[in-house]
Amino acid sequence: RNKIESSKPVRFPETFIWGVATSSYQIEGAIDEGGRGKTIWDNFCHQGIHISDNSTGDVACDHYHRMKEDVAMMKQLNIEAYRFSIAWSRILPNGTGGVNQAGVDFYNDLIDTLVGHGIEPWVTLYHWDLPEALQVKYGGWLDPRIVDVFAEYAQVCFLAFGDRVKNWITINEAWTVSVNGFSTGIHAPGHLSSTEPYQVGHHLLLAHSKAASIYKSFFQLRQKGRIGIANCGDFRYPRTDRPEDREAAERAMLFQFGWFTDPLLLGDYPPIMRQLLGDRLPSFTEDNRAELVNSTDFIGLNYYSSFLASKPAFKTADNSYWADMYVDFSGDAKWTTNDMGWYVVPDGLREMLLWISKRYRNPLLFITENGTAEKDDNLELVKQDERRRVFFESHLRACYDAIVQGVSLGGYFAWSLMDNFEWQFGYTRRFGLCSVNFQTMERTPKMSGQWYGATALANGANIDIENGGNKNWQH
Ligand code: GBH
Repeated sequence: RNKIESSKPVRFPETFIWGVATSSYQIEGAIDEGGRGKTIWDNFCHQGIHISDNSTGDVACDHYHRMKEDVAMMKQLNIEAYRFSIAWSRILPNGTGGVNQAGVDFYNDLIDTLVGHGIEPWVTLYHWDLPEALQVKYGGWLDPRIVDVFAEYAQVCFLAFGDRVKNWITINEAWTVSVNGFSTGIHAPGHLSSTEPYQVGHHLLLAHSKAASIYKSFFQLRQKGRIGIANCGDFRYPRTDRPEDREAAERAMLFQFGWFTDPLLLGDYPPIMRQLLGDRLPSFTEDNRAELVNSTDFIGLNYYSSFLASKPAFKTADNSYWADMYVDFSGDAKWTTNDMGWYVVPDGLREMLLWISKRYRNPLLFITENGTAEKDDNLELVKQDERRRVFFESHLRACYDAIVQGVSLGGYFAWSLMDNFEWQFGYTRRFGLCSVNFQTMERTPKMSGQWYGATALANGANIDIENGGNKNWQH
């Protein structure tokens, strides 16, 4: 393995993109304004049983009314690119049919403000806030008709925004949509099923490839942009050297990242999934495959954590997604955890990047999310967040190591610009580079935000490569 000389200062490629990310439902609020239609997350939150602090995204960070201030804050932090998502129901309040001009105007204004500040817009078309009308009409992602409906929405966006948006991400974390939405039920629409996750996943992949093929056929030549997807991947180390644990780790990789990346880059689901799931896993037609393998200019990786994987002692009787995968997860005694209860494993990010690069023959990659959270009442950490700064420094160091080893990594998006609505945890977990006072809506860059801004400006030159982030940083 290529060891980096410890005396060499870190230099990311000149073209490396330093970004931050958010999503519409988590920050916008203003759910009844500007002609926005209801979404499955509005409904899910208002059922009053799913969100730990019983909150909703009704107001969130009130970004809808504070967009200019938020873009100015990014500029102040030297952010080069901003990954945000479009709320489908602001563009098409019923999911399909009539376009809502006020929604188009809002995103035009956001995009123009970004471009005016020299910040590149990176647009996610779907970050989980499905128009409720589509859930009612079709059962949402469960029905194959969603594929065409998504492609119609995507096309409206390419037409409206593609003159200025050069980077498109179709779906954020198809895995989380499928598993949290339809297997464990902790996300909207809250189903618990052993077959639905695979159907939903299938439709998400086909929706991605249809939208991407429309972009490539009718827009790419003129608009000169690129299109990809953001997949989540937690790295799995084998717990021991035993072959059955190595196999368990590989199986876990294929059941999460491989599920949504193999079809796009290799043309079908991972063979192990077919073998274990049989008919419960839908099949692609030849036409599907042809479209899938040409659909992706880059793969986004959302990385948060890693696990040790081992072969379970017993096979359980149920056939949920987790039983299908048939892997036990644990942690390494050396690993710390954050306030999400997730292991903090910067080396796992490097291993993840190397694994992807090897399996898929070095595709163009971006880290589309990476970050950490503390609890709302962890006041010391909320104010002076050295722990988050070290998290970013050590994970960026892992990115650098991967680049040195030949991985095509084009950029990094920190999750998240500011504290926001953290799904089932409501406002009790804070991922922001900037804090938000949810009473006054005042935003304040945290120490980690200042550090990230300085790092972006220095193109990574201030990263401590020797210790991977144990040094105190003074600003
Ligand atoms: C992202 O998803 C979201 O895109 C973003 O909206 C959200 O705010 C952010 O992360 C923070 O939560 O133990 O096998 O179940 C979450 C990504 C993927 C991280 C799955 C935890 C657990 C794997 N998650 N992973 S497992």
